[in-house]
This record gives sequence, structure tokens and C-alpha cells, in this order.
Amino acid sequence: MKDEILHHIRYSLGKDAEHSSVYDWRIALSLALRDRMVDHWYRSTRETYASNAKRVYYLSLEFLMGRLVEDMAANLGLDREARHAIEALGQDYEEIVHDEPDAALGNGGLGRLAACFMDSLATLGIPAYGYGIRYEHGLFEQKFSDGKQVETAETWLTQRHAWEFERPEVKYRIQFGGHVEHHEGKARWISSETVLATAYDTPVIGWKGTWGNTLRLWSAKAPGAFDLESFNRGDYLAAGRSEALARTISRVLYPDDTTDAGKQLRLKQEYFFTAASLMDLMRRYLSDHDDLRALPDHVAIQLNDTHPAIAGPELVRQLVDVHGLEMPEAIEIVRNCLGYTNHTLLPEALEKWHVGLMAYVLPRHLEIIRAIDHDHRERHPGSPRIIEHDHVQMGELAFIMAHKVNGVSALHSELVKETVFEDLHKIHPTRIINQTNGITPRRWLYTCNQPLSDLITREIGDGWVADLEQLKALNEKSGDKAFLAEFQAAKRANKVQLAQWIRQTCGTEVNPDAMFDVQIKRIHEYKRQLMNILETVALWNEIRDNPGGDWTPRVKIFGGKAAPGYHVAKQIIHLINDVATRINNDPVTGDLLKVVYPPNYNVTMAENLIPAADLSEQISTAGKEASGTGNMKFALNGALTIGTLDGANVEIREHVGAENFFLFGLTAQEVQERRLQHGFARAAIEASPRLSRVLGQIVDGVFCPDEVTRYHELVGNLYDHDYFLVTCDFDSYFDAQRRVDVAYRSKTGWAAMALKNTANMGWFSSDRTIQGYARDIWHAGPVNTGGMEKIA
Ligand code: GL2
Repeated sequence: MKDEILHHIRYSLGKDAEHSSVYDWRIALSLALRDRMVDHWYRSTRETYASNAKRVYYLSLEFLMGRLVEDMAANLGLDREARHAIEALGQDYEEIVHDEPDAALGNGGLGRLAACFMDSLATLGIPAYGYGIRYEHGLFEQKFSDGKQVETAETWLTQRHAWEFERPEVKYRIQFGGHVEHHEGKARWISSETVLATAYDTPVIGWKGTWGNTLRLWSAKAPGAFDLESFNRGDYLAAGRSEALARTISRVLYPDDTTDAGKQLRLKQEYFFTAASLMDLMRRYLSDHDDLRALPDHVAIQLNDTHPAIAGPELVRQLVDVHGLEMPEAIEIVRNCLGYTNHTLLPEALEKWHVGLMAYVLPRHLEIIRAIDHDHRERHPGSPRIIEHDHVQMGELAFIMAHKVNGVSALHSELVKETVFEDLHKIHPTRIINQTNGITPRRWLYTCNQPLSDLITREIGDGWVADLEQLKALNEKSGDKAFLAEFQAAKRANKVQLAQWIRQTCGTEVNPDAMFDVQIKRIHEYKRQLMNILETVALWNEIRDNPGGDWTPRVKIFGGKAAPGYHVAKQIIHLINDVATRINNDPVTGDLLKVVYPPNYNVTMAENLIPAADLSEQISTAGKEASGTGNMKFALNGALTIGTLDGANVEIREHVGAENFFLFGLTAQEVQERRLQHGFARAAIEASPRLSRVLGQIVDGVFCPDEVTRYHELVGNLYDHDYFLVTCDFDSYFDAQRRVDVAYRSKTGWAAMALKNTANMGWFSSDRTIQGYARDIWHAGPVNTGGMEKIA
């Protein structure tokens, strides 16, 4: 390994060791690890071709990969070797690892799920490709200026991305605009704009190197030769114009989480990567098959949300316009290939494109969508329309073009049947199924939490890393005082490290013996960070009223970004920071209560925070969080959850035991009913002296003396609207927090509860989730284990 790293320092970076920087060492290490991936990767590709196995294609506009070096080394079984080699070269391994920028090609849970799925597909040995966009700028970077969020462009690609292989020869012409001509029953799309999609491949190697798949990301380029004529005329702008226009498509990740950007560029991005991916998989299919009717036997395509839903009409277009199939038959073939995952019920997140825009950007697809709509309504009179109020409803389109539609937690899947797709579900009662989300134990325990991971491996061996249910064996240890002490010591080690990091990043001193209470996720009203900060103020009040009381010291930790245009979310961020300033400087509450909000939450920060958390905040309004996956990461790492009956919280609570979970709040059903009561929020506030007092302080400017009116709008909305029922759940949440305080005071009692969480979270491995998709949706399986029988 050492020699391999030195080889790359010399021959790939053109440096000598004495003059190499941290960056050089990191790239050399990455290239050395990448070399070790290649043989696994080739072997997997060969075996896939040789066995004629079915391939899975995961289409996702987001892949939130984070850093890769530790993960890649771990999966190759080279984590220790890599560290030793770097240290033997006189370098600081931690510093090198931390030099890598996050590949932040996603917004949140949806994108991170795609990354976990790639890891599980490779670990399970299922032949698969992830397809997405190689954004030049990933999710924006967040800074705080006077407590307010400020966004700057993310720039990961200004450095070399050592993991990928550029494939200039893999390129497709993607068309936009123009018009359609019809001759003798044949359609001809005369487009007005073309861009090239070119491929960049990153190998994804499963645990212990058993199998390698590919993450293929598309970059947009101009199709024509450089415009030398304009250049020679001195018109440099004109000369660069077509390149700049084309590149725009893969330039930025849309920074909105769960809301529809509603922009022409977004539609173009969606079509660009979907069309390129389908052309690519069709080329692969046709290279060794000639019967298009057998496509569904060899190809499974999963749509991660509606973002790639144009796949339905696009594949129909290729089959009909390029390969000459009849429309109804093409629709049936495509349906048998496609699965669609729904990730949200929020109406603003269900994509809808104006027919005018669709006609302008994708005229042929609009015709095909009309044909699909017609075909479906002929077969199912009274069916909902795909095109409604002059908008193409991408959810309906995805549903109708998929043979299976899945939700991402048991509760969410039921709500999908009852709400967004109620009518379509009546027509196709077996189409909607559930696949509860999962997380990869490789990144989210083995790599991110070494103290706990080592302890578990010492106790039960390392089989758990690829078979997480083995953690169940730890249940026996919940009465073993010595083991619990070690379990606690692992947590404490992580907390000490985190406290140090908090001092460096936020300048705040926190006590590692205080309870670390963490809420990290996108800032959204339904996730109710507002309720958390209001509860923080209420607790602050009570401690100040009785400073000598028997309080349980807490550190409230927040992390998360708000979409740049989401005004209310940005106000909530500002409020949290204002409250932090006031409380952290209060000598009365001192170490009993601290609030920290490190900026720029990302995958790497999650890997630091989660292993050190005692309490996981999963407090969304019931019925709103489709699943959540952070909730799983915390519980796996031995944090207890305070949460509502929402998303996967419901199933987590069933697995870890109700006695090891702090439940509060209205149920999804009760939420619906409460909303119908006139003036429910005002009534709840008036019934809660504690909440009234907190809101009064905020309105009086206690946390913003320089601008007393700053939060009047925010608080006013709570009184008059409070769509997410912060006011109604507040007291129940406050009371649950006090139960948490009491429980935390018994160190071994708490450790036993925490251990029960770790021990019973095995089911939430994304390996289990992927096995479910493979069995119920894709009908695909590993090549090297004799196919589906082994995993069914
Ligand atoms: C989300 C859901 O909000 C979240 O609850 C879920 O865990 C993930 C993954 O299924 O998907 N839906 C969505 O649009 N985003 C999510 O994170 N951005």
C-alpha cells in the first residue's frame, strides 16, 4: 500500500514525497484504493455478462455520497492497512481523510437513501447501475451571518475527484424543443436544441470486495465543434455560448428539499439524465439481446421519486419511434420494467409541469403522455387523468407507468393508498406496496463509530457488518453491568471528541457529561425545529425560576440547511441562533443548558454527531415525514428517540420496544381531526401557560433586543394557522422531555435502554430494504449466489 501510494505521488501527481501536500497524499491514497477496486469491478461486470443476469437501474436526481475515502477503504478491507501506510509515510491519516470534500449531490434523506442503496446493492452482489447527474456544484454551503443563513456555491469539482473514470467515448445526444411531424403513422421529432451527455463512472464496491457496481453520472457538454469563426472575429462570448448553455444543465443541484423548483431548467435536467440513462441501458441490452419484448426479463428500472418519471414516455418513445413497436405494446413493456418510489405526501412536492412548458421542451413526450393517458382511461373508465388543469401530473404518470409503486415506511405506504393515490389505488389495488427505508451499517456504524463498532465486534464477531440482525445477540448484555459500562465508555469517548469539535467550530464549551440532544435534518416547518427551540426556552425559564433545582444538564444541538427561498425556515434558523446567543451567555443556567448550531450540516457532520448523541429528535407532525432515515442512524448508534408516531418512527419503536422510546404527540388521524377545529392553535396556546410565556418573551424581543419585531410574523402565524400543530403538541413534548431527564439520571438504566436500541435496529439495514425491492419489485438477485432463491 505504501509503495502504491508513493507510486501515485510520483506518476499520477508528478510530485516527490518531500514536496507533497495533504491534498497530494489524499489523491494518491484515493488512487491507490481505486486501483484495488478495479479487479473486483471488472470481475463483476464479466460475471454479469456471462450469466445474462437481470440488471437493476436506479435512476435518481440525487446521490448524497459524502466522503468516500474511509468508506471505500473499509469495504475493501483495507481501512487499517491504509492508515498504517499513511502513518508509515509520516503523514497524519485523520488530516488526510478530513481533506476530502463531501460529494454533496443531494439535499437530504432521499439522496442519502440512494447512496445507501448503492452500498447495499454491491454488498448483496446484485448487478446494478446508479444513474444521476454529475453536478458541478453540489448542495450550497451554509454560513451564519449575525445568526442568519447565507448561502455560497459549493465547489467540490475545483479539485480532482479521484474516484471517477471519465468515459468520453460514452456519449448520447439529448434533444429538446422543436416540433413533431407525422407521416404514415410514424412520428418524427425535429428538435431545436441538442446537448451531449457524457459519462463519469465511479466504482461502488460492496463489503469485503465481494462485488462491484457502477455509479454513472452524466455531465452536459455542447455537441458541436468549438465556434472558431466567432472566436477569430474576436467575439469570444459568442464562441463560448453554446458550451456555456449546454453546461448549464449539469451545473447545479436544485437546492430545494421536497418542493418543486418549477423551472424549465429543472425539467431539462430531469429529461437529460433520464434519456441518457435509458439510451445507455438500451445500448447495453441490444448488444447481446435482440428481442425487445424480453426487456422486462433483463432490465429493472427504479424511479427515485417522480424526478425521473419522464422515463415512462421516453422509453415508450425509444421503443415506438426508434425501434418501431406499436404504442400499446410498448407501454406494456415499459410498465413491466418500471418501479416508482414515492417519498412524500406534501402536495407542494408532487411535481406538476404546465402543458405549455412540456410542449415547448418535450413536444413528442407530451403526445406520448396523452396516448398513455388515453390508453389507461380506455381500460379503466373513470380513472384520474394524468393531465389535469393544464398540468402534467408526474405522480399519476409515474404510477400509471410503473408495475409497482412503493412507499418508504409502513405508515407512509398506507397514507399513499388513502390520500395522494386514492383513486388509482382503487383501480390497481395490488400496485402499491411498502418498502421501509434502511441505512447502510458500513458507513453508519462500522466506519463512523469506531469505539462502538470495535466493542460489538469484540463481543459477537464482525458478521454483523453484512448481517445486521446479528446485533440481536447484544440483547443478552442489557443486564451485564460490565458490558454496559463499556458501552457507555464508547459513547463518552465520542462525546468528548464532539465537545472538542464544538469548541473549535462554534466556540462554545459543552460538558461531555451533559445529555447531548440532537436534531439534524433539513429545516422545514413540518419537522418542527421550532417546537424544539420553544421547548428549549421553556426549559431555560424553569431552570431560571429554580436555579438550585435538580436539573439534568443538556446540550441542544441543531444542524440543517433551509432552502434559500424558504422564508419561514430561515426565520427559524435565525431564532435558534438568537436563542443560543442569549442562553449560552446566561450565568444562571450555565452548564445546565447550552444550545449549539454548527453551520453547514452535511453527511460528514452527521457522521460526527450521530455517534455522540444521547437523544434523537424525531418530532415531525404525524403523517408528514414519509420515513426518515436519520432516526435509524441514531437508534443504531445507541441514542434514544423522542418522537411522534410518524414515518419509520412507528416501526423503530416496535423493534426497540415502547419502553425504550419516548413517545408524545397527536397521531396522524388526530392531526387531521384537530385541524378541522376552528381556532385550535389559539386555544392550545391559551391552555398552556408555559407556551404562552415563551411566545410572549419572543414577541417582547427577549432574544432580539436590537429588533424587537423580528419574530412577530413567525409567532403570529402560530396563533392563526399553525398548520403543523406545534402549539397542540407542545405540552406533550415538554412532558416527554422531562421523562427523558429523569431517565437520563440513571446512568445504567439509560445505557440499558440505549443498548436495546442498538441491539434491535438490525432490521433497518438497507440490505434488508434492497432485498425487499429485489424480491417484490425487480425480481432480480445476486449473480454469484444462484439468483433469487438465496435472498427470497
Ligand atoms: C424524503 C422524506 O421526506 C423522508 O422522510 C424520507 O426518509 C426520504 C427517503 O425516503 O425521502 N422525501 C423527500 O422528498 N426528501 C426526503 O428526504 N427530500
